[in-house]
Amino acid sequence: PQSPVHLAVDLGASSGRVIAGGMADGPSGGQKLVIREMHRFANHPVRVHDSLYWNVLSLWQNIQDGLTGAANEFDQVRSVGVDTWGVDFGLIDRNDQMTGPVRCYRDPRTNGILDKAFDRVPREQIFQETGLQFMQINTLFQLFAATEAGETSLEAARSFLMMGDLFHWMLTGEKSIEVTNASTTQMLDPRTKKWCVDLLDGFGIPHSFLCEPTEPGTTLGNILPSVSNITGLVDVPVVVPATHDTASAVVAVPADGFAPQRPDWCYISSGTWSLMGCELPAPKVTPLCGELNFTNEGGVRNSTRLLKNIGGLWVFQQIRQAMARRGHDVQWAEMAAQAADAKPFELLIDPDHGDFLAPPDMIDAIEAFAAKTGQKKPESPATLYRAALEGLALRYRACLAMLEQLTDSEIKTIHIVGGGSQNELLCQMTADACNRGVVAGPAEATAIGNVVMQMLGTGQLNSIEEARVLIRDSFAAKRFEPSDASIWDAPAERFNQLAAES
Ligand code: ADP
Ligand code: LRH
Repeated sequence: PQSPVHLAVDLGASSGRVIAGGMADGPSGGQKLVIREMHRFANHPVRVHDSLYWNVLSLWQNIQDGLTGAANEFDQVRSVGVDTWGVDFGLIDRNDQMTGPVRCYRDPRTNGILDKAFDRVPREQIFQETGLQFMQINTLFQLFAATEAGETSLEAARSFLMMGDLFHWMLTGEKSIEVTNASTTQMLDPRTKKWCVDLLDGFGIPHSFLCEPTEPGTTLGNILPSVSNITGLVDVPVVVPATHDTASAVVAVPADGFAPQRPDWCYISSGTWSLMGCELPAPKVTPLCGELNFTNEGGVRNSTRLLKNIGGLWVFQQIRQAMARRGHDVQWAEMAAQAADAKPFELLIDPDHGDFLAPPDMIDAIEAFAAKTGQKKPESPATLYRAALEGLALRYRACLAMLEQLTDSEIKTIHIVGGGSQNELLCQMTADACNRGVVAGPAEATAIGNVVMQMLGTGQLNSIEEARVLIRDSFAAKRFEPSDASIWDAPAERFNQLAAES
């Protein structure tokens, strides 16, 4: 890109990156949006005894390294913004210090918490107030567990910040809570965007440390002199993007229009998690939505992301790690190639099964699952790779039917964005299993969505529709047409039964 650029810090649950985005002359005239990766780094939870934490200081170090690289490269940086995964948070005490390390949402302290929570406040009431899919990882349940355990960090807390807000605070000294990530907490009313304080009282969770949510596009303040000294970036404002990575990714879906009443497309934001859903003008907090366990997360410009959290490529990632532990270093492309050659439907696994949330070893967990569900022990790594991908495609198929029912619409196109859009086998499986056309890309949708929200905030762009036209013109997408859809029918039936039983 040509200066001035916007810097998107995009932190996913498997990796983080600092990306510079801005305009450049296209090859055949006209201006395009161009991104350039300044820094990429791994991100993994760190175990201490039984607990799981994020390495926040390492992330902060890497963010600063990325910003330093950008300061060296570009004459002018117009703004910076951070997006991250949802539900996790940091706490700040009365002396403006972090109260301790940040827990990872896979930390086991929330195991079994949902039943305990429903004894306190009925499930229906929680759904009615928050409109969110029930998952033990949600902030509400993390805070409930912390309250019940008498965690001292909670007692010392004066400010609560979601992950993006935490890094914005490190950058500027300003404390804020951005609304799209706040919407993942299960503590916010999706209609009014107000905190559900009565609900929090019901759980005995403190709430004086919550501030009013901020809209994406807001200018928070300039980066602090201490950060300028390290990075070389001077007088650069933080312009808050949609700090929830999924919300940023949805902004960058190269579709037509914005938040239609009756959508004919849906998205899958494909990374560690798969977030599959529609962008709608308003929340749907209906009994059917509760029954199907969908979520009404907040999108930009007051839109709603009606979606389902699906266990995503986490299983695939963790199989890779388990292979490495066994002395085999396999790359994504190799795993996909072996999966393509493996026999279809040898093993069915449900990516959302609790056994796969945080097992010490994913291959052991899958073998145990196969035994438990009366399936054959997987004979080769290729069977494992294929099962992880087929399990996702089968979940997408079920989810698509639910989405059409919920939105009373016919979905013609599935947009897959995020790192997983580079897995062509998974894209083709999705097209086949769902019997719909798939448009794959951009792979860096989250960072691109982060950049365009900063461009909207600083007046370089005027609307989401305009941003999407620009994105479509600037980044190539790949189409996958369905073929052999019917071979998925019988496995889908077996899969749905297995998911219901386990
Ligand atoms: P997150 O933001 O959750 O960390 P990403 O959007 O970065 O996730 O996606 C990471 C996933 O994308 C990886 O787990 C991997 O399965 C997939 N992926 C990344 N690069 C490739 C590639 N070159 N080919 C196929 N799959 C890839
Ligand atoms: C995806 C994501 C998802 C959350 C999960 C914790 O990265 O933000 O939307 O539910 O992480």
